[in-house]
Amino acid sequence: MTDELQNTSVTSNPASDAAWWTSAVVYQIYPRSFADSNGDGIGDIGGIRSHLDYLAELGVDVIWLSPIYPSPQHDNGYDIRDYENIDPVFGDLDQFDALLAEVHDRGMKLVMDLVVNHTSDEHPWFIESASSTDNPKRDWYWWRTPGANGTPPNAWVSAFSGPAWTMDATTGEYYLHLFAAQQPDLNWENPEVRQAVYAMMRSWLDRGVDGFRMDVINLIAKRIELIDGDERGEGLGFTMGPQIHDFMAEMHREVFAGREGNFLTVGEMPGVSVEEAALFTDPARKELDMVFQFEHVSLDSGESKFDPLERDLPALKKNLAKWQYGLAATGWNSLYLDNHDQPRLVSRFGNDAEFRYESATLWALVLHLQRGTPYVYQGEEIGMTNVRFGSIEDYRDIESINHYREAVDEFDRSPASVLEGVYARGRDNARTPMQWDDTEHAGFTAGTPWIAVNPNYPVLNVLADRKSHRSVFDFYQRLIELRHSDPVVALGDFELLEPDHPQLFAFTRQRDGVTLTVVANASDEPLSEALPPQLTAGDLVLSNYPVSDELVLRPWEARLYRTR
Ligand code: TEU
Ligand code: CA
Repeated sequence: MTDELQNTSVTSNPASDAAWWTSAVVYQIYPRSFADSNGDGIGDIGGIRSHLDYLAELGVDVIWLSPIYPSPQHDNGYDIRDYENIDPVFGDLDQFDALLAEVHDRGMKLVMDLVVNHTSDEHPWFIESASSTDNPKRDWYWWRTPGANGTPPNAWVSAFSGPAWTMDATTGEYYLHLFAAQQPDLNWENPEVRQAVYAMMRSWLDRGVDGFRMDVINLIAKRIELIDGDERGEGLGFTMGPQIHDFMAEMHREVFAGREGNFLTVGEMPGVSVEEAALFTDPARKELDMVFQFEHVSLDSGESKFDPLERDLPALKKNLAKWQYGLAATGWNSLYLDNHDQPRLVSRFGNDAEFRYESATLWALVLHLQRGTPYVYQGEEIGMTNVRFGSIEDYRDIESINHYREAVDEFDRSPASVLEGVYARGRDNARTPMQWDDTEHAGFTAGTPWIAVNPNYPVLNVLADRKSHRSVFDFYQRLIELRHSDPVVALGDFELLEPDHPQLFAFTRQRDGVTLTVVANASDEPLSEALPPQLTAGDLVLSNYPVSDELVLRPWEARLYRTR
């Protein structure tokens, strides 16, 4: 049997036997908000095609597209009604093939979103499953009879507020949905479900795509024994059922084994621990290349994500370092500080007012110099910020809207205080249209955008950034070049310095006698003391301030040194 698996591919890494993605950078496109080519106000494939040179110039190796399959769009495409087609709002299969060819022509790869924990309630599989209790697809989803007094079978709650069970009148039974009621969970215990998903994945690979980002993939394995009990399932029964590793290994065998090509697989895994991640990403186990973990983006959650806490720098540093150390010997990290579900990194971790350029580039340096594969979320490369819309009517995200209604209507909280939570953590912060230039609607659309553009677009846009001598884009470009050219960036050993320092984020990467040192003042104040000389030894490779021999770092100043 051939065993040419993606984990053993060797193409672009300067350090010979490492997997290609150790020196790669991924760019995430949220198609709805990237660029609109036909004036209907919604980004589409045509819009992506018209900006491929921009991405090639940035230097990224892989483009990951959030879902573009046919969908009623209750959750912006994470509710899929047909896995093998393109939603007309985004284009069609011919346009997709053209996009794929143009991406490949530029030496980049294209990774699709794979959303198979759940389908849309409009997917034919669910329509069949719901039609009667003895339909052959009944068991493809999680159906349960009502509890006593007709209540849901257990107390699990949906990620988008309210119970995780909805009663379907046709058969008088409840179905499980860990997200919206329009997103019923597939039953992965059923081998027919698994085979149907694997066949669909193979058809995309046959079409030429280069891998998958797998939505909430650790949620496909649930602890069924809890479903009949009354124990609250969150953190217990939702995720990481005992079968999860078998499912991942089976998927790998059925979909990727024996195929030519350099694929990428990244599993999104809320709640995953570093010990589990090491298993998922151990090349010898042939499960996944890397996972998205959530610990570092959960540290500032209070009672819920909408009740945020202040940033705690030592806690953040130690958490990121824990993942660096935990996956040093086996496994691999994915590196991200934002995406389409998270607030903008410069608003969350930096200062998006007085020090927008400095703090955006500081976090870029800190992230891209870690060991792992960095992900850049659209707009991050120009330092796009969070938004504060005047009213909940201006928001589009089902999570924020449901949370607002529940908090205001059921828990009597003041609309203003609930909006503050949405300003800080709502997903629409990341979903306002990409800001290309200073023309109306930021050059995103000639029509009316589906969600308003951030009002700061006249000064914050691609054109303005690229003209500036303090260009965030240029800084990302340098970081991406460094990952391509320097094996120490790709593979060097990581060591966190000064873990308890409240302002300084400092670490080293070491390999073959070379040391890279990152020193970064993650605060609005100058560093409280001079840096010790060993932290500034060697050549200054990159900095976000004019070069200086000063040993006291200025606000949000970040430097990279190299010594041999
Ligand atoms: O997200 C899963 C997830 O756990 C979160 O990041 C999610 O946004 C949660 O509500 C945060 O509070 C994935 C997708 O990335 C997200 O866009 C989808 O809405 C979700 O799965 C359901 O498919
Ligand atoms: Ca469009």
